[in-house]
Amino acid sequence: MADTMLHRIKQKGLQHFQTEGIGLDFTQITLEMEDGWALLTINRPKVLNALNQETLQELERALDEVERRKEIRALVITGAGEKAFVAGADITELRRIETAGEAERQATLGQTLFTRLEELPIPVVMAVNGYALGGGFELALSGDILLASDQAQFGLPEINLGVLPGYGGTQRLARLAGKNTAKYFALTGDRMDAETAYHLGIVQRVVPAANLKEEAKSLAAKLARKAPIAIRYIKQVINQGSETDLKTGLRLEASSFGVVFDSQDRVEGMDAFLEKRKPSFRGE
Ligand code: CO8
Repeated sequence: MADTMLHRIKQKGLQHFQTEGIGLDFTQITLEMEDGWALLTINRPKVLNALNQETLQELERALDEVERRKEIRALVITGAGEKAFVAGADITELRRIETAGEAERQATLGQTLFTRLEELPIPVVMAVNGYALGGGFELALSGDILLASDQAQFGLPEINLGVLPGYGGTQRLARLAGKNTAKYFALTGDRMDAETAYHLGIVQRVVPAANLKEEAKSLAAKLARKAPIAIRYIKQVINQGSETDLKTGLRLEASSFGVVFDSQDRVEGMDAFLEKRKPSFRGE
């Protein structure tokens, strides 16, 4: 798609993609671009940003765009409004599913999307600005770094609806915080606050609600300045290595070290250090 078709509009200091006529006519999310990184906002505040099928489809298309545009080196995901990051799958829509086969299909579609997010070659920062429940918690768990507002609340309340987490929550929470912690939250449906999530290793930083946007922006800008090829391999090695035995993981690390060492960015990083200047990484 020609760049000329992607005119950007300056708005509130952010550059919005112009979406008409290029297949990015989003209604459930917004995708904005700043210098080297993108901000994706789930934008259904009336239903606390609950995820319906249309939102998931738009998320998929947004990821296509983010991957296509090589100048995007980090992605921030947040929820619109003051109250919620994402309050889960849209229960009105969920209630209409009629067969077990359809339920399984929907769960698999969501899981595939969240795994794609987890495996994006760029870092994904989740700026959790409020309720992150059910599918919303599962979305957050597929990010690389979780920043939470001190007002954020996390939980897997699916049990209260007579179902179980279906977008990866049973698996990702157990891997991150331990089996019995995952069982506790999935079985009781209890919510945890941001401090608890921090102490469980789920959230990397808790910040005052008023500062969350700024903190997320400055983290994204910092990540966007790092060496893109090294970033991609660090993510891959940690993701894949944590699912395997130590020896296999170490082999993965060594072979990736070799691949990354072959990059021009490695020469630039080391030269910049020796010349006492800031590196300028080009992803080559
Ligand atoms: N789906 C649809 N609508 C929602 C959702 C949701 N998940 N969450 C909130 N809303 C709506 C409310 O119905 C309400 O609408 P209205 O104004 O028309 O009455 C509006 O948002 C505001 O919500 P509340 O009035 O309830 O706001 P409160 O501040 O009183 O409460 C809560 C906030 C505690 C977050 C409350 O809204 C709540 O409990 N929400 C539901 C949370 C939940 O159960 N999430 C899990 C959903 S299931 C899931 O995520 C499964 C994922 C895997 C699916 C795999 C197969 C598809």
